[in-house]
Amino acid sequence: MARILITSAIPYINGIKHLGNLVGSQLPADLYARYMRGRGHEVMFICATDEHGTPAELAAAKAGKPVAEYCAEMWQVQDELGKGFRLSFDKFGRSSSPQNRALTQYFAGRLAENGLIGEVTEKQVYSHADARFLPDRYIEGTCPNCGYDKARGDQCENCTKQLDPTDLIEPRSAISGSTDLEVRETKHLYLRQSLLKDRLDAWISSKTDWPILTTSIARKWLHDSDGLQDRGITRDLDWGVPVKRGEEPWPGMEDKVFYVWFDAPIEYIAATREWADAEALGDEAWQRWWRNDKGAADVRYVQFMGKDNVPFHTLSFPATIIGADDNWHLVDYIKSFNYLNYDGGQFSTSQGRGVFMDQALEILSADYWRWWLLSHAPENSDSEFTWENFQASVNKDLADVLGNFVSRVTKFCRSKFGEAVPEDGTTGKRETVLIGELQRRLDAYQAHMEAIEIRKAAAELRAIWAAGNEYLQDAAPWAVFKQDPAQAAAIIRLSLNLIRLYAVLSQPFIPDASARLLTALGCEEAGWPDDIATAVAALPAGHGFAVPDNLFGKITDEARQDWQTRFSGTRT
Ligand code: B3M
Ligand code: ZN
Repeated sequence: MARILITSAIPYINGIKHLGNLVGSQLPADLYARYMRGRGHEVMFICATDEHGTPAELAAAKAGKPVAEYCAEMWQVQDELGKGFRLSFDKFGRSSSPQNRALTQYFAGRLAENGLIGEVTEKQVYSHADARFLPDRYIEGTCPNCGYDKARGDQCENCTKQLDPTDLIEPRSAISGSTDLEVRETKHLYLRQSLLKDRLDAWISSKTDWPILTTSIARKWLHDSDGLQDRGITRDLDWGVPVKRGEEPWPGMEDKVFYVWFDAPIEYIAATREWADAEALGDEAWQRWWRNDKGAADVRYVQFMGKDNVPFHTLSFPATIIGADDNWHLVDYIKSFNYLNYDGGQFSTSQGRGVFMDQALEILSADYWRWWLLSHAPENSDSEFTWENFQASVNKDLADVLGNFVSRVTKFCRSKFGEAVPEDGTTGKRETVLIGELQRRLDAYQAHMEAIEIRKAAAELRAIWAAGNEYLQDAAPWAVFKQDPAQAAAIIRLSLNLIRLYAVLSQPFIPDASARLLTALGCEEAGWPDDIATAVAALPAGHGFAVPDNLFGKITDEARQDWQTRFSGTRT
């Protein structure tokens, strides 16, 4: 039994995530966690909300709520939606937790002790009306290059020119509109990542089995133009982890907080600690997942994220971990994803374009979405959600192949032999061939799951379902029954066992359907098969079952068109 630590990138608190976000981190991480648990490994699966930063503050202001209250409410919403999609986190934490505050301050202190924090004085725009420093993108004004009057302090959207806030003509606060702005000096802490460049480079180079998407992004940031830049890790905001050096005050940093991207990955550790604290388990319980001197040396740590998050996880967070030089366990494997597009364009949170997690669950339950999203995961390139493709895949794979198999086998058995596994007859060559094929496919399925090749794993699972259907079609127990009921009984006995096998193997993808099948078959405790020959003899003659309700409904053209229209605009 291995120990596997799995983290999903932690979603920002402001707003409900769309299906593109879901398939880029939380959902594939859940697939892997479920599979590894299914194989009997010890798994710790962590996610959380990412609650700091200006977007959270502004979203709270827009909602007319204190930011802490807003975050608490939105955490609840995201937690519920995660449960709706059957995301099986061991802990869904919060980056605003006291545990994350303490750990973030601890890491900053360690980095400072190790000479990896620099102090830099910068000029920054202060807004009197808002009583705060403004991040670059919250300053608007007229572009000196093209005259566009809504250019942002970091870039002009119209002509794409990169800007400094001081370049803007008639600058104003994007928050209040006030022009009462002043350039002030302010001191910030920088993480001196450049000092760790060689170690990071050597570490990335040693990861020869990582997805190209992950290593190519890391390499680009390590080697492009000026190489690895030092990063500012503090901000002039109220909301965030207060800057401290361990437990000590940090002179000159009293009114500042850590930058959200500094504390967010530390929340992976902190959420594990939140879990241990909630269960009153003590420090060893979380440290054995994270500290090599406390038992984590044999943990395999796997991260899941969208490609835009890769630089932070291949460089900045490892710089924190390596720089702390205190036995923290570095990530062992990073699975990253391209983007899922929506119907000829992009999913967009800011524009409300696409299908969002709450809306998805209003129209169909989790398994439909899980199956489509995972079997079309944007692994090797961007992929696209279209309603036609969704309808076709769901109807074919889930309803025609898996659902139909279950329905035909259980109903036929009930009508001819009753609701128990029939006893008579023996199997022959056809069954031997089937078992051989299923064994090869099971081996391939497992190999793809181990390698986190999600589309390939889905294709293999689909083929495993289809093999049962083809077998049933060929063996035709309904015809055989007339001449040789014992032979038909043997076919059905095997087929009922296939349903049990399918329920077990499908659990990582479609956990609800899987649970319903196992309940119907009266075998909730079914474990992962050692081999197919044994697995298809697991349900003995006489074992009772119930015909399950229709497993998957088909998506009609009408419903599809209806949803297509409903989700064609933007969400307000
Ligand atoms: N919240 C960005 C995102 O949701 C960011 C990830 C943090 S992972 C530590 O895509
Ligand atoms: Zn411009």
